[in-house]
Amino acid sequence: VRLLAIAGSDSSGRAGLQVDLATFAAHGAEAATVVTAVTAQGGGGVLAIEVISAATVAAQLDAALDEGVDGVKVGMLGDARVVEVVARRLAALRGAPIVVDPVLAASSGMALLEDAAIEPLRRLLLPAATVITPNLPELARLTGCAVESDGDRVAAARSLAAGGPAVLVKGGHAEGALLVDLLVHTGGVARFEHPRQARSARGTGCALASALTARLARGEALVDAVRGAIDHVQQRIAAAAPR
Ligand code: PXL
Repeated sequence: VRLLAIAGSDSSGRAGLQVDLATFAAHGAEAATVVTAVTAQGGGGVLAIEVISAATVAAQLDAALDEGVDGVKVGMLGDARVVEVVARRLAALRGAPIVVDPVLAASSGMALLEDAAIEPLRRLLLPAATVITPNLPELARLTGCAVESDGDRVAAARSLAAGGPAVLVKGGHAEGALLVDLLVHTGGVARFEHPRQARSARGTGCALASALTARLARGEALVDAVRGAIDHVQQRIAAAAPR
């Protein structure tokens, strides 16, 4: 299958487009790319960010979509103009699954999407998604809802999706010995539990969304694709250095 990653470059190679490409390759998929931003990252966190112009993003999108893609993963978008151009192209895409990781900030806390882009992200891009993959801080920020209990998280996911896309609520930012991810979809709520590993890795959200895109593009059913993508990330974390 041929997949498209729409994402920012992380110069460290530990997140963003670089992880998307490695994940697609691990799933035997071909990759087209749309670079939305270039970031410089190192031990000190995010050192510099340059968002690519909407015109250059649009040209990359048109080039990739003209050839045809079987699945699309969306990560860092940077600003409102990029959100708008990506949303407009993807709303017209038919037949290919679209996984949107609503990247708002880096693990260090540095903003990767400007505040003014949150409203267009919700209104224009999220409705075009097949699956949205927020972590808990993103779910809280995008909905204004509490995300303490499982019930809170399901309600917040339903308000984010408004009956359209499935929402995979990633539980990695919560506390506790058990890591719980919740898939809220039209068929109900699926729960995925893993013991929390005493390790942390960057780029887990990018790897999860990319693995999910690859599996959906191969025709796997939603719940199976999510389970497989989570297992892939669990293995990636197990291979990371202990915390
Ligand atoms: O993990 C979110 C993310 C996405 N894209 C880029 C990033 C990060 C986190 O640092 O740098 C480019």
